[in-house]
Amino acid sequence: MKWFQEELYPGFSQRIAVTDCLLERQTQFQKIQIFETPVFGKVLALDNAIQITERDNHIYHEMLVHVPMFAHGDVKDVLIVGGGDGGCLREALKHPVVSVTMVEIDSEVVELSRRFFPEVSGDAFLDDRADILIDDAYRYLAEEKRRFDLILIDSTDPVGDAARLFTEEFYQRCFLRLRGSGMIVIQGGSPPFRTESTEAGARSFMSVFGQLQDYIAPVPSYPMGMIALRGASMAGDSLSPCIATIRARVEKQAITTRYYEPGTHRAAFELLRGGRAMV
Ligand code: AG3
Repeated sequence: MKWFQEELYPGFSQRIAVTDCLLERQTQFQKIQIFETPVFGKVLALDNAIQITERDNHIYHEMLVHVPMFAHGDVKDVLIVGGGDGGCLREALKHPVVSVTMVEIDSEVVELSRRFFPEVSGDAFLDDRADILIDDAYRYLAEEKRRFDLILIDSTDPVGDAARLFTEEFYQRCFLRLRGSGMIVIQGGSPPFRTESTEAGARSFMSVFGQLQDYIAPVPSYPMGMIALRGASMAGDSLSPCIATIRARVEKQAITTRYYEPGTHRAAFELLRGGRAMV
């Protein structure tokens, strides 16, 4: 039996049986692996860290996108940093938004995801409201003059080049591109163990946004089966408004989701509070 093994810390790893290696290649930015597994279906890993699986990517994408969308209630312009597989794009486009701009550094992630995971993005890349830029978001944000209602950081973990996306300088650039009622959500690491890097990430986010609205998404294929998501609102609004408000907004839009609903939205915030690590 072949296994894909992901090591999160020395002394802790998680492994998944692999039935077929579909692709392995080193791009200019990272190592891409796509393989078939009996438990999760097709899997995409970047630099040995699982990013999406056929079976559970919807949980991550729905919780990253719909939580701030419904908390805000009137998002028109969205910026996605990373997100090359198109999963966030697809969820964002389920809302009556005006534009979704996606800035992904690695064109090969977009091309290979479209080829091997067509169901993750669906028709999102063809949507008139979608603007796909192959660019370094760190640089892009320094030059872009537009403002957004919602910025989603759908990045890899803070290792190597992506570490720049967890710095105070980067959050500062995001801050300047958000409208007064704008919101931001980042992928906040997996799992919510207290480490040097998660503490540093929390500090830099806090120093720019003055708040840590953290919540949890249960994603079985990620280390320890979960991922922390971290949000902030420019106006100091809660990303988890009362359930009646969420319900009213969800009912009005009638979008199709498989995991997200008002109950999972609210519950996610009860599991992890204000940057406090679980362990
Ligand atoms: N981006 C966040 C994945 C983090 C996974 N971490 C790990 N396996 N250690 C996912 C991108 C999906 N659009």
